[in-house]
Amino acid sequence: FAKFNAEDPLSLDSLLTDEEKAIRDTARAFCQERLLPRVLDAQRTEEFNHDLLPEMGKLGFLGPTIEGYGCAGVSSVAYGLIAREVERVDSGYRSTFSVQSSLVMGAIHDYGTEAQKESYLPRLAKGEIIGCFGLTEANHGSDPAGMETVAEEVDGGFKLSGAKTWISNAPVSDLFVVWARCKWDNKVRGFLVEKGAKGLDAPPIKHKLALRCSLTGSVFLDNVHVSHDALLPHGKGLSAPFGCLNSARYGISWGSMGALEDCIARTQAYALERHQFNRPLASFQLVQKKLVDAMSEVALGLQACVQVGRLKDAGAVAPEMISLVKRNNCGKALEHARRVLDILGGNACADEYHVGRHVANLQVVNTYEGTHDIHTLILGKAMTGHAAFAN
Ligand code: TGC
Ligand code: FAD
Repeated sequence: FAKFNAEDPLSLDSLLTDEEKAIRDTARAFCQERLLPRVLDAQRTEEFNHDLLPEMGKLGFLGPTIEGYGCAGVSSVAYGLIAREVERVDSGYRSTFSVQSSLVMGAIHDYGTEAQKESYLPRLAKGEIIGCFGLTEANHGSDPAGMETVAEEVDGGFKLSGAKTWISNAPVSDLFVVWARCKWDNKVRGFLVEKGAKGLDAPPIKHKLALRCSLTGSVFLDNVHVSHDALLPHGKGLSAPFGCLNSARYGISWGSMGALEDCIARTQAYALERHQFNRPLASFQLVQKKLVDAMSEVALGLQACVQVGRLKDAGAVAPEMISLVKRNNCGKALEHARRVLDILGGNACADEYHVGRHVANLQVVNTYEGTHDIHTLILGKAMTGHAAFAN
């Protein structure tokens, strides 16, 4: 028999190429050496880390699956391994990374013109400029089809009017991917709006209970004029933003496992060290059950991530498969991070123990990019043929 390794219970390693393992090791070293030492301060102050994206850019982590335009062109599994390492430190850092890579670079790569790709992708890949993705509105979160932001054709281009909310990176963004319903044919399309455009404002949403290491803002568009070049011409209808969400949701399914792995490692170490009733906590059956349940979910969740990643690269993935891993991994990460938090007793309350921060973050991770329940309904429709969310 092989020797069992509780840190890699089902031998994820054996499914990775040498290049993927090297990328994972580089990402782990960067995240532990450069991000972990700064995370508590960022959590306490809500200050954005302006070095984050340029440092990731230097390592080739941004938009890593894109070929050309200064991007690394690696596999979807490698992208997931990066997301996992970043979120092992904090979901907010992973959010900044996901939005830049999947939602902004992905939108330009998939729906942009050659000129838009050449103009923006290399700078986004280096982290020289920061992007955000505005889909959600105050009255339309789970149902973006109802969006009220509109685009109309005017002399020399388009005029955008409306408001987005809960938009990651918005307050520090140089480039805004804004989704709007076009008045001329009632279809949703994406527009690239640059910081400084007249009528554009992106104030921060302060005092968040979670994702405090990532900046979130509103985006107000008060008759913002953009030129014809701002339109992403190759994406029409809601399938365009949902196409970007497929990649981001896939990355989150890896990232959430990284956050849970950190919770397990920290509470396992604590349980071995801390004694009550003259024995280590780790020797009590109830404590062992919490750790084993969490470890089992990580092992299964990561296997599913690899499978979906391989199918994605082979062009054989269905969006429902992504809903399945996003829903399951985020739900399990939240549930089991919450359970192992109990092992810390009163110290669960202290931010230096990190696990409480992960639990708060995972509540958001289970909500954005489609809530757990919305992914249930997507899968419910696939199983029954009935769309429970439709009128
Ligand atoms: P429905 O009629 O089902 O679909 C409309 C059109 O879209 C197509 N489609 C997809 N295409 C590609 N990939 C997918 N996953 C797709 N899902 C749907 C569909 O085929 C159709 O195409 P066509 O050509 O027939 O028009 O649309 P619906 O309005 O009934 O949608 C229902 C529902 C609930 C599934 C959908 O609205 C949904 O997914 N809601 C969740 C909203 C969401 O995920 N928002 C995320 C905002 S961005 C964000 O949270 C970023 S956080 C980032 C971070 O910080 O990490
Ligand atoms: P609602 O849609 O109002 O849902 C509320 C509750 O009702 C949920 O539990 C939901 O599951 C449930 N519900 C809704 N409809 C149904 C139904 N038909 N059947 C059963 N239950 C239902 N958005 C962006 O566009 N870009 C971003 O960068 C971004 N970043 C974010 C960062 C943070 C920190 C947060 C908190 C959110 C972010 N979002 C972003 C928004 C996020 O995608 C939305 O919050 C999410 O899609 C849910 O929408 P909502 O908040 O309007 O909730």
